[in-house]
Amino acid sequence: MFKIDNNETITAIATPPGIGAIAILRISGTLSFKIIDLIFKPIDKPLTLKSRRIYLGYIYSQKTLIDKVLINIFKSPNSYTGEDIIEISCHGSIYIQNKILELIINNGARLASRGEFTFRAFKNGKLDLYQVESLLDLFNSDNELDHNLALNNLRGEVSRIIKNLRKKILNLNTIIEFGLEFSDEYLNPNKLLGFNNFLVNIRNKLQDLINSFKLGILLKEGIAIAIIGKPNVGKSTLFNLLLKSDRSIVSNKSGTTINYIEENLYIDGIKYRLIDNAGLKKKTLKKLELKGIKKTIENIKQAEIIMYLTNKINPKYLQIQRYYKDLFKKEIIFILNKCDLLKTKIKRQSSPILISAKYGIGINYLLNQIKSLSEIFRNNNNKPIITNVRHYEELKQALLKLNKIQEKIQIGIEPEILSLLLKEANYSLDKIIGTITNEEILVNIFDSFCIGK
Ligand SMILES: Nc1nc2c(ncn2[C@@H]2O[C@H](COP(=O)(O)OP(=O)(O)OP(=O)(O)O)[C@@H](O)[C@H]2O)c(=O)[nH]1
Ligand SMILES: [Mg+2]
Repeated sequence: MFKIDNNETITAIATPPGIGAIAILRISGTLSFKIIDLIFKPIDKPLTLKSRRIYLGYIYSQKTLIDKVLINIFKSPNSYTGEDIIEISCHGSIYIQNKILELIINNGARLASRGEFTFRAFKNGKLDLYQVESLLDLFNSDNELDHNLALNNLRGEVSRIIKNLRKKILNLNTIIEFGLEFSDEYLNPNKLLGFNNFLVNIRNKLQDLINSFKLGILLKEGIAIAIIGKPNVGKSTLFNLLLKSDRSIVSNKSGTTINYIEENLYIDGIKYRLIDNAGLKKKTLKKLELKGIKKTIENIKQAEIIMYLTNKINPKYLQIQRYYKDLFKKEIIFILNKCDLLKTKIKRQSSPILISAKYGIGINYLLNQIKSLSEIFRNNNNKPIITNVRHYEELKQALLKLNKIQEKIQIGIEPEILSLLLKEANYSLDKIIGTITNEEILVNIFDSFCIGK
């Protein structure tokens, strides 16, 4: 990790390592213009390099031509870091990239550490810590919903809510501190009860954000679908079919899958965690099988959707369906597999769904069922959603403090204690947006970035 207080000019290759059509190098800091002046000769020499303009020209090392490039100018404060930034788009050979990097360093910049450009953006007030972490989420997002969430958060929606709540708490505390300083009368019990009403609204907003975490984490990590059923019904065959790979071992022997297997699956921009489980048996004396079944039960508990597979027409299927629904309170898709072997013709119906995992029959129907069950997990009204455990924990801390106020205010609270609890609530909110930070948190966050970002 870089030193937090330094003003050196930094540089890095911002594009991924390796050969590409083009590569981009970045320089940020007070020496950016001086350095570019020493190594770059524009084709049409302008009097001065203007901000947010692109110039075509040549990079030279002394008198040796290195490459024909485009440079992008961003003058402070209107840049990503808030400092003078120059981006050089060169041809993407490894030699050219390294040569230009070396030239920039030889002329006064130093190689940036991981996340150092973004750290400067944070330091210069371009992004708050919540947005920085959303940026990380954006880089790591691998599906449409997760991407939309990260983008919304980067645009500052949740940050704005938190800043607003923080300001309200601060204003209230200013009134209380005024009372403490100048007038005992002013902070009478009735007045304090009035404050409590004011806090209800803040508490509700905090609670909404805290509640959103469950959905946030689900969209980020994937909706868990557990494939369960008796041994040999074709669970692993279906698992492989949905993943379009031979990930799980299939055999005609009962009890092939001993331990569960989990893989990511994407359907229409939604991420799922598909889990193939060991077959469920009523009785077994084998230790390994027992362990497998135990894990299956755990997976059922943590899944959002259960696909219950059978390969026989079971008149009791409605009872089984109800049993799982009542016991685990989960969405169940009941599936009759191996329909290719059915002697009697059965009408296609919504439950049980007829499929043949081996021959790919009825799969679109199954996918549609999964999609329609997932509708409840979509963030249709674009509510603010948090996805980060750190934010979740701090929000819970803030709410805890406000709840304490609510409890105590009813039985009479000292204004000093009230003020202290408000400060503690705001301390947690400050930590989320980064108004208050400690080095450990910063190192943790910025070290997760790559060099050049
Ligand atoms: N005819 C037919 N055979 C199938 C179908 N699906 C699976 N099978 C066969 O059924 C046998 C068992 O399939 P698996 O996918 O291993 O079953 P499983 O439920 O994972 O079994 P365990 O892991 O032992 O619990 C294999 O021989 C598959 O080829 C199907 O749709 N039609
Ligand atoms: Mg299996």
